[in-house]
Amino acid sequence: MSDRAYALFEEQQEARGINVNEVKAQLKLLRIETPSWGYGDSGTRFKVFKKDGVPRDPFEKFQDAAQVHKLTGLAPSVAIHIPWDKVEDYGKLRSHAESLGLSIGAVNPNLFQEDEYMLGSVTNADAAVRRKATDHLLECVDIAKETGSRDLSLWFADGTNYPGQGNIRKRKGWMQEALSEMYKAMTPEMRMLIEYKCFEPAFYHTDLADWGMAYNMALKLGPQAEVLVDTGHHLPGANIEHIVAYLIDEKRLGGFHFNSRKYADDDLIVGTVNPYELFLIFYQILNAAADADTGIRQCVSNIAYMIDQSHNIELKIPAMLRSVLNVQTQYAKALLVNQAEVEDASARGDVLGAEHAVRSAFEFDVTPLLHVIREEQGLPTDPMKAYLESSYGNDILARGKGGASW
Ligand code: AOS
Ligand code: ZN
Ligand code: ZN
Ligand code: ZN
Repeated sequence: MSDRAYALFEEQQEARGINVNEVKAQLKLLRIETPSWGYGDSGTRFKVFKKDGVPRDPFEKFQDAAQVHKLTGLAPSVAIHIPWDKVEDYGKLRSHAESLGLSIGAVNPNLFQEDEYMLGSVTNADAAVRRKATDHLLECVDIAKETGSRDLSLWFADGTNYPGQGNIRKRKGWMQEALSEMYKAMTPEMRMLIEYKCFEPAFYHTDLADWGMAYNMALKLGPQAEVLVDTGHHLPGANIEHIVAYLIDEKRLGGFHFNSRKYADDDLIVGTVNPYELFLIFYQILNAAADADTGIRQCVSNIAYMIDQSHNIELKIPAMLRSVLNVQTQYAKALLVNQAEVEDASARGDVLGAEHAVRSAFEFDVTPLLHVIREEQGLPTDPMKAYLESSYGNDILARGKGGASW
């Protein structure tokens, strides 16, 4: 990328009233957490394609994640899933991560893969099953203490397939009971991020089906409980950026699971299907980041940006590189929105002017800007190319097949 392209970009942006130095500073602060499970084999209910070179244990997952961070500077933490990432000694996993320049991010309990949970985990009618599920949540709090993780991300598959199968109101109470027990076990630094999803694997009702149910639960639990928005977990047509703005305004947006969807919870690479939606999410976040209310600004600064994807057919490390780079691109574009210009057009009732002020930022090519900030940080200007030219992808083939998968 030529210096000319960047000079032109800078000139253009300054003329629109955008402080490019400020934009660059903001961009350098962006951090995206990648999920350990995104480095392993995954699939659909039809088939899991086993790939050569996939990590065989959590330690190797962190090695692969370190490549993504080394080349992009964007992904210094990795979320873990228990028991997929169960190890004897979490202190050892933590020092391994640290030796690679990484940290262990959110701890994700898994309450959806054991036979006993067929009719529910924390909302099972059988008290013994609920006990077992709640104990797993408590175990994850203990693990988070050892890994130094701040966030516990909770997603429950709990729900029913047919009317009458379960008592919806009783299950609501059991969910609250389990979460309160876990909440009490957390240290004051920890956060409980409550994820919702409209359906799947349960197809009639899901106990935490939408943001309102997750938000209500968080309110009842206390300030350390917040809502996690997975972009793939909504009914078609849902306005996710509206949900985001609403939750920030209530100071309860804890984080994201980014991914793309075309139909349902497709878990495709973020930014591939609807990049404009991702841009509009960041537009809302950046609008709130400048709010006069310190509580709102604080909520924004604590948002955990996490990827949650299943790389079924694609190579895992390039897929993760593509993901974090796509997030960075849309974040960069959202930083180009002249919020005052939008506000002004909106106040004058200039509907098309306001819409134009938002969309025009999306239409800029931010490549020269991204190249420059990468150069300034000593990173490759094209991280994907740098990875494909490195020997890493070939070297890991020695691991063979038989990598970790769910
Ligand atoms: C499931 O649909 C959720 O998105 C969860 O976040 C889940 O834990 C994650 O996808 C790993 O399976
Ligand atoms: Zn998720
Ligand atoms: Zn999901
Ligand atoms: Zn998803």
